[in-house]
Amino acid sequence: MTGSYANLRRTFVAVKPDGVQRRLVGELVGRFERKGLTLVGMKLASEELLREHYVALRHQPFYSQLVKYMSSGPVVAMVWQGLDAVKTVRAMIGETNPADSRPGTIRGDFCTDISKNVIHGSDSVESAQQEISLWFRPEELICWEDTAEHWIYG
Ligand code: IDP
Repeated sequence: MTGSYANLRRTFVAVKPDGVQRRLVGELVGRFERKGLTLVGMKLASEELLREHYVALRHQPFYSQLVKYMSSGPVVAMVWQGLDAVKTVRAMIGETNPADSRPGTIRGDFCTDISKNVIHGSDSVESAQQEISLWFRPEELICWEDTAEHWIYG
């Protein structure tokens, strides 16, 4: 059973407003599904949580630009579960700057500008836990029987 793995993790992912506007939600969800990760929460969300979400960056020169960008439309907030899901999703997303992101990664394939980089993924297990509890109430996260798990896990 997947639940017996010590490194079974949950991570927070958000498709940013540019990703939603550019109709990339299906493509991005599809990548995580095809990887074998399990979707345990998903919703369209608006701007209220964004300042808190990015509070650690509040002294950065780009902070107000970042909040304006993230508030410019809905985001699709998600929680994905899987083996080392935090690390796996970050590898699939690529680097913060799309120019440093290899083809095949999300930012390597779908964007060019650091200020419009399509997607967010938690950068550590600790920040994943904080971000999941910021964006989702416990009852919004669904544990369901994954009938494909025998084909995904050893
Ligand atoms: P991450 O999203 O790859 O974890 P962070 O350093 O946490 O990167 O930055 C959060 C977000 O802030 C980035 O995804 C990007 O949208 C924005 N950002 C980071 N650096 C810059 C910058 O130099 N100019 C404009 N926006 C930036």
